Amino acid sequence: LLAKNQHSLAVLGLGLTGASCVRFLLSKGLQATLFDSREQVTVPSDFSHLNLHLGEQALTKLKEFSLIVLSPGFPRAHPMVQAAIAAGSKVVGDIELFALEANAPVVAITGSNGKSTVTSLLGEMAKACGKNVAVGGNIGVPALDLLATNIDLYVLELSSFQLESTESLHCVAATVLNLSEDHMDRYPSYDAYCETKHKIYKHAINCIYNADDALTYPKITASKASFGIHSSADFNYEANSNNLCQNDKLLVNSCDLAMVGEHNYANVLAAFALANASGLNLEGCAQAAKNYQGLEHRCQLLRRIDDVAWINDSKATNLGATLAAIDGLSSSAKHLWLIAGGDSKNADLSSLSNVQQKITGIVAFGKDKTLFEKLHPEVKLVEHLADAVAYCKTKAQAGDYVLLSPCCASLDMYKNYMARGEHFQELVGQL
Ligand code: UMA
Ligand code: ADP
Repeated sequence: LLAKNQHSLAVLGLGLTGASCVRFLLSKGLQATLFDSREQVTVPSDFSHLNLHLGEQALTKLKEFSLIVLSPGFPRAHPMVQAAIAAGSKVVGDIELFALEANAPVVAITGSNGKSTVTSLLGEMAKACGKNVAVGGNIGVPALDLLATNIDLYVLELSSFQLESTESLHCVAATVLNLSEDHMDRYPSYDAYCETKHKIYKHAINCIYNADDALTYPKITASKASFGIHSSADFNYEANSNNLCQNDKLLVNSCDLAMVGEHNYANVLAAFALANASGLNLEGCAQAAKNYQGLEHRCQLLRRIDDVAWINDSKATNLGATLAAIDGLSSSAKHLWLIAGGDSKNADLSSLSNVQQKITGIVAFGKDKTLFEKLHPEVKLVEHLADAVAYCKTKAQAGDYVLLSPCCASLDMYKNYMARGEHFQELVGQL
């Protein structure tokens, strides 16, 4: 694909991914023309010799390039990308370039929720087994920035956006952890979203699927292994003993894990299944699972004030994640106060009303706050997160939980979910 002079090259989108692609191409002696639909972009100084086209209007030139490297946040359905494809341009993403270059085994992880948790946990497991492991992808460090000659194992978190433009990724193990609606502003249907996620299995040697979620079952012939909490699975959970097992063999007891909630037991089992398929020693992995503390902004206990627990789950940017948090936490709380809202990404949130009885009240803020009005008998609409925190402070009593699990993206009010979580942490810190 990258043979010299075979293609005229364009890189579209100059965020983290775009920058990693430009650096990678330069390292191969290849120069790309850079595009971004924004009018104002800070371009790294080492790219200053490259041609740069900014703004929507400039995108009409895209079709002049035979190979376009597309950033995941830039929709493939954009008319100018489609026009380029119609004119014969090939459009690939950073993961496709990575796939062509990587020369160590790759484990790839996708799903609607739990990707970052499983990716980072598997990274810790591989480290505990003495492997030189490189962890990246959608979790933060662009995959191309991980490439090195001394890597034993790559562990990649992949989004549906990245999978859209990936065809050649061969994995030693790949998983779709679970499927529920997300990014419906980017897909014509839920089926289309699910199909995109399934691309991860395409050339995988071992497909790891969730026995509790039929939508994750691989439709291809390959070696398969399952994990599950409720259904019979190769990597399973025995609720009576709290044991996480491979068949009948104990891997770790859930009481020895720092992460709470059954969804996290599923995540740990998935990581074990992937580790097993990649040839890691499961005893080393068990030690890593016991030491693993979980990631920030995912059902993270910030503080207890007057015996009220304040929990930051800002990473819950879709309904599936919020439902998992409610399921995981409501039984320990006397009353659960849910702070939610933001950009719903056109999701249908109606099934939140099925867990009404587990929530005492919802405080909604942000662009799509009114969507919550009909989902619970007690909904308070407020302007800002600060108002939501202040309101919950007046309502919550000893034994209660206040949970920020927004069910929505943050981009209407914040730079990203981390900024939203940090703001919540700051507000709770001031109480
Ligand atoms: N851009 C345009 N027009 C658009 C959209 C984007 O020109 O319509 C340009 C932006 O102006 C910007 C660049 O493209 O210059 C941004 O590219 P990007 O949105 O693809 O973001 P990156 O900075 O490259 O970060 C991406 C992932 N972001 C998205 O997929 C939206 C990061 O995941 C990922 O960590 C990073 O690559 C490294 O692999 C973030 C994310 O929100 C965390 N992911 C989504 C999610 O998890 O739900 C999929
Ligand atoms: P992702 O990378 O897929 O967004 P994270 O591990 O960052 O996943 O978690 C995102 C959100 O999903 C958090 O709110 C977290 O509590 C929740 N979550 C984590 N694992 C699961 C799971 N297996 N099922 C449902 N929700 C989950």
